[in-house]
Order: sequence, then structure tokens, then C-alpha cells
Amino acid sequence: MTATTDATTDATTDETADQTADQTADQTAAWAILSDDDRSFFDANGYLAVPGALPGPVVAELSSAIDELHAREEVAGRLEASGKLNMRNCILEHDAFLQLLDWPETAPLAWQILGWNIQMNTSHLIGLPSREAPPESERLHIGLHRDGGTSYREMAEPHPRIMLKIAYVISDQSDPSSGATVVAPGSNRLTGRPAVDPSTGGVVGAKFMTLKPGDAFLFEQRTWHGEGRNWSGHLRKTLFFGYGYRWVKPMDYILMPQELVDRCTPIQKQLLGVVTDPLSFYLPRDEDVPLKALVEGS
Ligand SMILES: O=C(O)CCC(=O)C(=O)O
Repeated sequence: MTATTDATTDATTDETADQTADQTADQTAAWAILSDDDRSFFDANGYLAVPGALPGPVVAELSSAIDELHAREEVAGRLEASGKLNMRNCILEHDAFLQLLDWPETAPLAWQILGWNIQMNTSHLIGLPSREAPPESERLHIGLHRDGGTSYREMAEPHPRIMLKIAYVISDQSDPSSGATVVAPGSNRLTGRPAVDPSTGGVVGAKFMTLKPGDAFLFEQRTWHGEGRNWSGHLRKTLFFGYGYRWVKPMDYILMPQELVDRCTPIQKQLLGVVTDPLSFYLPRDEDVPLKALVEGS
């Protein structure tokens, strides 16, 4: 009897293990894979382009969501004095944005770089208005910074990598006049500030992320970066989703509204920082981190 029970238990356990493996395979099948070359490039340069991350219909959906929010904020007088739309925690402002939280072409790259113990720490929409063309001599005068607020001054150098952002290019940014983000390749490994070329006023080696609508790029918090100048005649639209270790506080929220959490999958809940006990941020509980089993089993 005992032996039969044991045999039954074993068979059930095997079956459950098979089902779990199948489910894991199903969930991970669509995930973008970070190739060895991509990993080496990201480690060395602190950024990585992901061309064609979003299909046309999704770009159109996000673009019209941004137009809607831009119009709403303009009417409400909430644009910055420069006309810039600077909307933090934007995931709460339009239903179209939730899909980016675990977008299969990009978000898995975040957990392949940082590991499974992460959550989203910001969702930031920037609509950069077009302005007068700057004089040629000022076009590279772009203020670059590291992310993480005061942490970059408070952490001992060399800094560790604790977070990264995925930027979704929604308007055409294929020309430097379009307000394309500027990054300084390799500055993720730098101690101190990047050197400025006195002849141009720009950071030495800085590069415009000249990309098309639907492209995305990742950059880590240590990579010096900044917003380009926009004199394209169009609003520059970019959505930034940041991911960091669960033991680093998010930048633009503490708790997500229950109404949103209730609509989310287990992975999305982890990424929104839902926990069954606050200690889980430091000592992860398996039920709060479904990515753990998926990443380790994939
Ligand atoms: O708007 C940009 O291109 C840069 C945004 C930025 O500096 C940031 O996300 O920290």
C-alpha cells in the first residue's frame, strides 16, 4: 500500500514536473534572447539597440495614446514651461502602456542582464517639443547624466550596475535634429565624469540614438546620457521603462493601485513590485518572484 502510494505520488510528481516544464517553455518561447555578442556589447558600451521591437500597430496605438495625453496635459496647463511633456508613472495614465511592462522583445533582455530579482522602477513618458534650430556651434551642447538621483554621488566608485531603462522610440528619431537620446558609449565603466571636447562642447565619443519608430534601446544607469535637441518640427515621443533590483526603491511609485494589479499576470505583478511581505524585497519569496523559476528553468 505504501509502495503503491509512493509510486502514485512519484508519478504525479513527475507529471506535475512535466506540466511545469511545458508551461515554462510556453511562457519563455516568445522571449527575446540576449546573444553572447549583445551581452558583450552591453557590458562594454552600456547600451544596446533593439531594432523593430514594436510592430506598426502597437507604435500607432502608443503614438495616439501619447497625443491624447499631450493634449490633455496641455489643456490642463501641466506641460513644462518649455512645452515638454514630462510624465512620470505614466503606466497609470493610459491602458496602452501596460503591455510594455513585460514586452517579449525587450523586457526579457532586462532580466537576462540583471537577473530575475527585478521590478519596474519607473515608467516615464517624455514628449519633447520641436523648437528653433540651435546654432551649429551649440548642437552638441547636450547635458549628460547618470540615472539614480543622488545615488551616483553617494555610491563609492566604481559604481555597480543596479538598474537599466528600456527606451521605446515612438516618433521618428532617425536624424540628430529629432531630439534623439544621446549616450556616451563605454561611460558605464567610467570613474568620474566623461571628458568634454572643448572644440564642440560635447562629450567625447557621444552618440545620437538615431532610431525609427518601433525601435527600442536599453541603457544602464551608469551610462551617461541625455535628451537631444529637437528642431524636427515634430513632437519627439519616447517611453522609458526602468527596471532595477527589488531592493532598490522605485523612482515614481510606492504601491501600484489594486485595480491595475488585479488585471496583471503573475510576472507583471512581480514587475509592479507586488509582495506578500515587505521582507520579500530583500529575501525574495518564491510566490512574489515567478520570474525566478522561469529564468532558472529556461
Ligand atoms: O529624453 C531623453 O532622451 C533622455 C531621458 C533621460 O535622460 C532619462 O531617462 O534619464
